[in-house]
Amino acid sequence: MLNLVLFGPPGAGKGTQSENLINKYNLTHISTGDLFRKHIGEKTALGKTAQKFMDEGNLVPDEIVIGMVDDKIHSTSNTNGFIFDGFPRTIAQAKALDALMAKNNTQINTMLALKVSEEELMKRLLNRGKTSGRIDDQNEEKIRNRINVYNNETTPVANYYASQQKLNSVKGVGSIEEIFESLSKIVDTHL
Ligand code: B4P
Repeated sequence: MLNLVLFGPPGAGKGTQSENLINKYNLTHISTGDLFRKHIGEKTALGKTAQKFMDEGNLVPDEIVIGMVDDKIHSTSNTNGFIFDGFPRTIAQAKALDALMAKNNTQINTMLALKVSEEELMKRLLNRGKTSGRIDDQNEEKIRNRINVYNNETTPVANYYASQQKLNSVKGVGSIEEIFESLSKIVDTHL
């Protein structure tokens, strides 16, 4: 199995690059953001809880996120591997993911971390906010909070993978094709 963590601040291009990676390597996509938005759309109890945190740009509590990912892994069969997009976002989530992988007799092969300046992130997310309908993309204050939450709560996750020699940083600025090529070169070394 090939299991990848795609990491980076909000607006770094995780969702965008995931699509390309899934197609090339035939992986199962687990985007916690997408899963929450699906729950919100379906008005489930989990969706109602998650929405309060997401609309303000805060993280959804770990136990909710981890339970949802566990369910998604369990309900997937016959896969070449997973791409985790936007997960893990805390050390507790990273440890839980290692445990979930071990329970399934597999492991995370590598983390791909997209690097983008805060100025560029702000530009991309405000731009997406014009069409996405996402409340968390629609004003500078909310986006600033998401970036602060990333800096304070999520960046330690990169160190967690660095300590396992699994961290690969990739420049996330440039054309989508160029960035995809850089990511693919790293993934190819794990095939
Ligand atoms: P996510 O859905 O993960 O959203 P995101 O961080 O904004 O990244 P996304 O993948 O959507 O954007 P992308 O960078 O591809 O999270 C949303 C919220 O859900 C979080 O704030 C949190 O509340 C909650 N949540 C999710 N996971 C959680 C977890 N594990 N724990 C706790 N809470 C969790 O793209 C952004 C824009 O940039 C797009 O418009 C794209 O077109 C553009 N773009 C991409 N690549 C580009 C490039 N190379 N050049 C120019 N523009 C580019």
